[in-house]
Amino acid sequence: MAYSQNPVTVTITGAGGQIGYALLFRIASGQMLGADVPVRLRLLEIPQGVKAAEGAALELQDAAFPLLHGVDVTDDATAAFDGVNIAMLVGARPRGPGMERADLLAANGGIFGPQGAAINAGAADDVRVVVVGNPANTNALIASAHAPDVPAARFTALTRLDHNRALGQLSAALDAPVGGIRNVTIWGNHSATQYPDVSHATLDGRAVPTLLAERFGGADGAAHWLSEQFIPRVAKRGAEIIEVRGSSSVASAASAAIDHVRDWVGAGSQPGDAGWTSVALPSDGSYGVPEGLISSFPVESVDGQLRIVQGLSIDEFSRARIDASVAELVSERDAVRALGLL
Ligand code: NAX
Repeated sequence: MAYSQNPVTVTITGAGGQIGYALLFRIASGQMLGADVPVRLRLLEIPQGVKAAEGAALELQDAAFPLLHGVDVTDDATAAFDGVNIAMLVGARPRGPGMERADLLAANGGIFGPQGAAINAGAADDVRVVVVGNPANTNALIASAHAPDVPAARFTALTRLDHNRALGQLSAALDAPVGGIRNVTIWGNHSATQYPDVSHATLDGRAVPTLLAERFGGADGAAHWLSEQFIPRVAKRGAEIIEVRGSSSVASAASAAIDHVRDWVGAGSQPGDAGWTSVALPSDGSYGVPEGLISSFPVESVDGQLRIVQGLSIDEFSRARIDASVAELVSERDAVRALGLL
């Protein structure tokens, strides 16, 4: 599936924020949808963020991207999502001091419910949605619930950053470039409970668990590294970045969002070349994840449609971790249901 020569409308919410700023120029340069696909950008902000988005729009003009066929800045969701092909929902309400989970979910329900409704009302038939703003999985669930006319499978949440972080850690541990690593999976929620799974991963065709055992002095050493180093480091990498950088992940998050959409629309390498990646999408019941929950899975894109990779063996270690993250998603879903947001 590839886009034709008509401009593709991409709406970015929170476009005046940090990730928005890192996203816009890469999209406009053709790195997300392809070097020959013209784009129209719609930047949605809240009134306080409109000036920052307008400033970014001025800079987009100054960058003179040949593929960029227009930029609109608005604080009106209906206008922002009218005719949208790709919706990247980045703006969200961060957790403030003393804010309980229910307050956070309710505040974000107030954003993602209306945005879902605006997508339902005006989006193009082929609309694809990726939610970046946290709590991303549950925000995607809320948006989808407010868009009954859009197939639920078009609503996804970003776990590609976690996936890419896992690739980066494996690459460092095995002293090998990222490009040879295939079939890592992030399961579950984009949160500290996520499970980065390397049990099916390969490096240049060799099983990663075998390579880790060689590197860490046997299977026990590899298991220790995975549970004490790799898994917590990937799952808590966002906090590590904040501690070291003094500010949250921005360029890497934008890069992952670009990867997510590029692979979904088939603007990157062909399926099969690169193995699978990780996407949070509505469960069809695969791997015991309750149907409808937006959970991260091993996913391939075939002809522009995301498919959960089937038939992978799940050992006891993996099962317990997948179940723990899925339990957190269930409790988030139940909480937003109790708040009347679904
Ligand atoms: P910023 O605070 O820099 O930007 C957010 C922007 O969203 C602000 O300009 C704000 O005015 C705008 N906004 C708020 N409510 C809005 C609404 N209702 N409509 C439109 N715009 C709205 O945050 P930034 O660093 O860009 O991060 C954005 C989101 O990404 C946060 O929720 C963050 O937690 C989340 N992240 C998600 C990641 C993932 O992998 N899924 C990783 C990176 C990041 O932490």
